[in-house]
Amino acid sequence: LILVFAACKEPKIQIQYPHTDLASEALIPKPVKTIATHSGFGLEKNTMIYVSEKDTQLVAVGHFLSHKIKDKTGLVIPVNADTDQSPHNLIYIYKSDSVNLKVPESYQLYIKEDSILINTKNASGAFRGIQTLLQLVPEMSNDTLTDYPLWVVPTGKVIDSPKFEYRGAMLDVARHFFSVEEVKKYIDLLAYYKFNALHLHLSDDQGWRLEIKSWPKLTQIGAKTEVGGGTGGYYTQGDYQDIIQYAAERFVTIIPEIDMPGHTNAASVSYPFLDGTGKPIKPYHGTRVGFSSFDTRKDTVYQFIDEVVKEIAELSPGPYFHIGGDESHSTKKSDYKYFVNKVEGIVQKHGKIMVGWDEIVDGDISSEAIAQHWRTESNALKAAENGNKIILSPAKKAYLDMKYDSLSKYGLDWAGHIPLDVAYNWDPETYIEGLSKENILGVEAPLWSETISNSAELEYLAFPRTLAYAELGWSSSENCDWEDFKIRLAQQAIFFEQMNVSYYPSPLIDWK
Ligand code: TNX
Repeated sequence: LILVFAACKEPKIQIQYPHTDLASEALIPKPVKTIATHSGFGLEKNTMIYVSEKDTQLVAVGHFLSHKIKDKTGLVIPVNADTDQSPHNLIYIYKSDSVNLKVPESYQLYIKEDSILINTKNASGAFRGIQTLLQLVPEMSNDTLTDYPLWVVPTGKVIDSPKFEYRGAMLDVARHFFSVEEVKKYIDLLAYYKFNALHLHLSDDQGWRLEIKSWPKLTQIGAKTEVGGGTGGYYTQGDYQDIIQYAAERFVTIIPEIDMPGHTNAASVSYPFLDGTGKPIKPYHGTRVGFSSFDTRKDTVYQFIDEVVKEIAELSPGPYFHIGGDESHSTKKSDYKYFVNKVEGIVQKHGKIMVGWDEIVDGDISSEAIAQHWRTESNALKAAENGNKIILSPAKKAYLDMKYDSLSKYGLDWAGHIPLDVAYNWDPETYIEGLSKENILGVEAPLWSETISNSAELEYLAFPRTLAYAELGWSSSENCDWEDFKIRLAQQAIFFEQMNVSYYPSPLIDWK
């Protein structure tokens, strides 16, 4: 470390950087604290990245930064290069045990004229920190300060940590199937805004989307349908691992959901013994909910669930398994309770924590389970009383599948319209009276796919609204300000265009 910084101190050509203002940069989510020193750091052809320890995860973050800098600027920046050449304008990722970095994912970014230092406790903090840095790298180089191009990064300090430990998005790949490439593109965009979880809704009445080796008909039969009569699709276990790996490289955890005991028509079409309604079972392409149910009193049904959960749990490194549990209108109340209780036991046996939509509080759930609030506030309060943590996804505020307004090309409107200001202007910490910050694990924005079937349609509903949820999940309530957000959001248009994001140009924003 000392050598590296000594090298930096060698006399260099003095560059007259333009006046900059780190504090007014268009960062989303807004960091806890930003202090500007009004000069510049020149990212250029001789810049190098160094990582303080041979920690493989941390080194991987260094390489991730290098790749993204190349995509944006064309510069090829080496990581931990073994060179005698005195490094210019070093970017240093430093693992520190400072007490100020106690909260997981926190980081400090010190940008000076001749060096950038990212201080973190672990690789996840480094990863969040480099997103901030990437957002600060301008689109255009300055070609007049020297005889080679410089990308001028504003100098100063960023001190940052997340408000909530869980900042998620959900994608329904069951109503319509989305390819591995489409899911990866979404993950990449979410990671840029510091999301750390992607919940995949892998099964519903209209389709089963993940290969299960012990129950092959789930995909041989159950994956062949989707809303509107299309051909569906599914992820092989290899595809699923590929998604998990891609997400993990971005410090995003995949949360698998198998929705039950309702929303199970595709499973029952594949294996009719699972059905508990006694009605004829046919493939379903419509958008009604609440008509299917597993038979909650059959041992073979639990054997099935045990094997499905086992295979998925073994593939999924994250701590959670989502059992759905919503809208089980064709399951008797007593059966529902019995079912949720049994399934939590199975989830725990396979080493995972159960997550479920807020109805699961009607089951006899343990206090470690997580309830995902979407509609019924009393369920959220009941969960809190039972000691459960809550993920907030109130449909009226956070459902990405709600239309922006009556003119929206895609989306539903059963929970109302959600224009960008409605998406942004609520405070998760005070949203439900009686629910305090301690009860809340975080925020998640679900995207149901009845009306969308490809990346362009997904992006129309998800962007720019996911950026509102990114900020509500990460930034302190005091730092959430609509007028300020609007200005920062307008400046994301260049990024969206570069990433080929088919965003909805909300008329509330004065796009550049
Ligand atoms: C309700 S939200 C559902 C989904 C639908 C969605 C459409 C929830 C837990 N269940 O089955 O796709 O509304 O907005």
